Amino acid sequence: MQNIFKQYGWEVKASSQLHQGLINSTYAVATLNGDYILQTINHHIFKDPFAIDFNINALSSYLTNQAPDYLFTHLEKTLDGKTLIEWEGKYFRAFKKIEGYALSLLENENQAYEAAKQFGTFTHQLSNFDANRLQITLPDFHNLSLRYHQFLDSLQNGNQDRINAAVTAISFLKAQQPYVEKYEKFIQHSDVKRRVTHHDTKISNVLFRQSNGAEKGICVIDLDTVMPGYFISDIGDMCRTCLCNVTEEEANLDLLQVDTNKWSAIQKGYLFAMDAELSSFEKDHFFFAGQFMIYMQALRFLTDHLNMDIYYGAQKEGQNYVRALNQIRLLELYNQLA
Ligand code: GN1
Ligand code: MG
Repeated sequence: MQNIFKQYGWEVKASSQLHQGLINSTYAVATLNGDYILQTINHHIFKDPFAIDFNINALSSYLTNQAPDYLFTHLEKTLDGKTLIEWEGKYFRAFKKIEGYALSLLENENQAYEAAKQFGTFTHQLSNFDANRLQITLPDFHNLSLRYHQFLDSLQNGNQDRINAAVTAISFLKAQQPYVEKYEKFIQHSDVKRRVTHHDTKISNVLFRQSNGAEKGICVIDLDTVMPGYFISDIGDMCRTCLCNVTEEEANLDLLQVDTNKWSAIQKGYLFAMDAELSSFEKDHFFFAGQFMIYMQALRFLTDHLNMDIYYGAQKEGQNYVRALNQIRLLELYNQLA
């Protein structure tokens, strides 16, 4: 790491790894000239780290000109002006640390409102930025039809013992296949727009701060999957991660509960920024957004479990199966809100 610190010209006082996210590795670095967040990009998943670098810099220069007060994770430059370092087969990039905290679980509706307002504001700030300028960092990332096919594929080529043990979950997910058709109809509709979309709007990707006794969302982080996309991705992942009282890691399914007030708060917070931009057809798909994302995440976790955890990895045996069962239960509870 010393080599990386040197390229940024940092005199480092302390550094430590932060355990957040399933994909990249993240470090907090305290230097004599300030605190930074340093990350290695997982290039087994993000095959083209330069595409991420391009996108964040494109948004960064647009916002610097058009909305200089908007709080954004601008990339830090090395001494020779690079924002992505390739070293020993790894890819590093850094941001100035923004004072604030992230949540892994919500405690109240206000946090859901604030998070949704931040994600809505992000897309809104970029509504005049041509989303097609962005490079595709993960092709077909939220393509539900493809995720469904990958799931069917894992039933053919995955681990047979795991398939046998998961029959109930498999038939449940197969029975929900109409979501795939609904998704196809949605994206093909002429009143549906592709906008600059975050694609990873889980609650831990918003920073919060206390301000005059109130808790305020201040900015969004983790921009690796910002690509052209549909608003159901962003609303959906908020539903997936904001409504439930436990995380996707919870194995005791009896503990899961969902909160309808938080659902309304998400809708209200997002519309604060996006009301004028969404078509009425899009607005009619708020509830579907949650079904779409929770279903897709259940498919992705189960597919990975059947494929021996090649995508997400697993710290314990069966971890992705636990996550899949958790998301299936969440989908059932979510549908009771309707
Ligand atoms: C991954 O690494 P992280 O936590 O930012 C995944 C998301 C999933 C999430 C589930 C690139 O995000 O799509 O929703 O795990 N990101 C990628 O926790 O696959
Ligand atoms: Mg992410």
